[in-house]
Amino acid sequence: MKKIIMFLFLFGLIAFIISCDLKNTENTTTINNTSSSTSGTSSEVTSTWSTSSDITTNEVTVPSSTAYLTTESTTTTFHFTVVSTTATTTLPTTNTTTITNTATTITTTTFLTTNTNEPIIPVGYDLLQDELESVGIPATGDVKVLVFVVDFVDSQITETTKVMDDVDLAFNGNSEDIDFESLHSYYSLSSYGKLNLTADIFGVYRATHNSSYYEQLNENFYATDPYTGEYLYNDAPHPDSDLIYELLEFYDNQINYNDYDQNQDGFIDGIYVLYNHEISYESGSDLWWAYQYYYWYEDSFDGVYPNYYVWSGIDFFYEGDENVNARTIIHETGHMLGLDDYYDYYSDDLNNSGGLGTFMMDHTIGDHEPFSKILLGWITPIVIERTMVIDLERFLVNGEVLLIIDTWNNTIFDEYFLVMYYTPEGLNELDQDDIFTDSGILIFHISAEIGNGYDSESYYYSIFNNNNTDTKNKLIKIIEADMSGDIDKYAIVENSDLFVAGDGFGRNIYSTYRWYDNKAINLEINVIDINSESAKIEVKFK
Ligand SMILES: [Ca+2]
Ligand SMILES: [Ca+2]
Ligand SMILES: [Ca+2]
Ligand SMILES: [Ca+2]
Repeated sequence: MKKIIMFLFLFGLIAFIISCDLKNTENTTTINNTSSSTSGTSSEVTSTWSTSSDITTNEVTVPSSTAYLTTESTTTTFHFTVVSTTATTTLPTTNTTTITNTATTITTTTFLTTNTNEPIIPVGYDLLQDELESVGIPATGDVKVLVFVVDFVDSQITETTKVMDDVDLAFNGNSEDIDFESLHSYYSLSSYGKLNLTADIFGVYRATHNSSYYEQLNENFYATDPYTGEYLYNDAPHPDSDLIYELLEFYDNQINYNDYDQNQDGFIDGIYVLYNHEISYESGSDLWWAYQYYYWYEDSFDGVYPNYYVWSGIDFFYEGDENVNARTIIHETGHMLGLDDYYDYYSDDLNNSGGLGTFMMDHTIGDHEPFSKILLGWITPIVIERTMVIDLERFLVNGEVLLIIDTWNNTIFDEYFLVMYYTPEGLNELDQDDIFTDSGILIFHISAEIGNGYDSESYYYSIFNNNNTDTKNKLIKIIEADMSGDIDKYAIVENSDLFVAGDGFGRNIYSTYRWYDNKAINLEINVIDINSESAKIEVKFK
């Protein structure tokens, strides 16, 4: 029998095109900016800007640590971050700019930010749901899900009206009526309006048996022989599926289940069972938890089959001090869409400790990160496989994200970097613990290859070759700008993990970073500038 573990921005850096003469005098390099272009002489410049003497340009001070030169072919690019209390966003192009540095030789060069390449906007590539064996809730469109509120003779709901009102708020509420978001408002926002989820809620249904009956069945299901480790009841019924059968039978004359198969694949898109029982936080049955799973039997109702379901306790809506807290069903709905968990189920194996460390499919907080949104087709990445400078909008606005890869093979099921301009706004605003509270650039390392099939040795079921629990490499990880490793070790995210202006991944931050096949990445992701609306990113392939 298959036993699957449950799822569960400083003002502008200036990248300007000017041509200049660069003369090196005693510790002073003078740049005569002119408006016309002159071709320069190729030179390899190895320059360490003085840490004691900052670069001064017309009251604009450039801290030495953030200035650097990069040279490729006939072009040398001068990068620096302007730190100023005045709103200077461009450098004068007709004045002389004096730069002090300690380098001995810098020959004539052209200051140029190259941007001769265009990014790729991919079309016609497969999404996550194209790859899944079966689909639960379709990732886009107007989708209605079924919600059943259930109690037991030995664990009865007393405030029926309040519970039903709260469940309705948790599933269908407007943003302004609930402290965080409802399932509906969350997915509407996170999907940029592409997924419109609503719930039809039925109940309270009184289960045929006591809660203890279902609990015992669940114990039998997982019971193993202490000597052989074999499961004792290979034909043990699945109590949660049993209860779903009861529910679908009971409501059959009221519900046309065919109305709940929006993508018309023959499966009911989403069933949610909300049970009234104390949750097993510290101890108790695994049944009294929240998870997403698949209907165990083969029964059709109105010609459609139950398949994906969420099993969750009503008490999860009363976690924390919010009026109604819908985060648990929001997280589980990620699984209904086909997303994996990004936390580490087992830290003892030393593989993938720390998971992703934040966002909805790890900490059940904040927004979904860009990888999940790409998988679901809510956003299209801007693919970059050539050297260029690009303006990147705040992710919140339209989900703009860079996908940086050696060669784009028209598949998202590959290894690459994702670059987003994170801001603590929108769905990330309310959640202030275990999520970033500053603005900055987040870089993710993705290894989303598929094709190996499910690894029976793994504790984690996934269509991906990698997961965030026990494979050698993570499916998705955050590259920490502070290089502390605290996410990988302890799942602790800090604002210092965000890349800021002057930072360069593959240059001064993780200068020797490698792809998972141990090949040097041979690229840099340089944050040239960040303002309140967008960031200027240089992607440089060596
Ligand atoms: Ca029916
Ligand atoms: Ca369906
Ligand atoms: Ca692990
Ligand atoms: Ca860190």
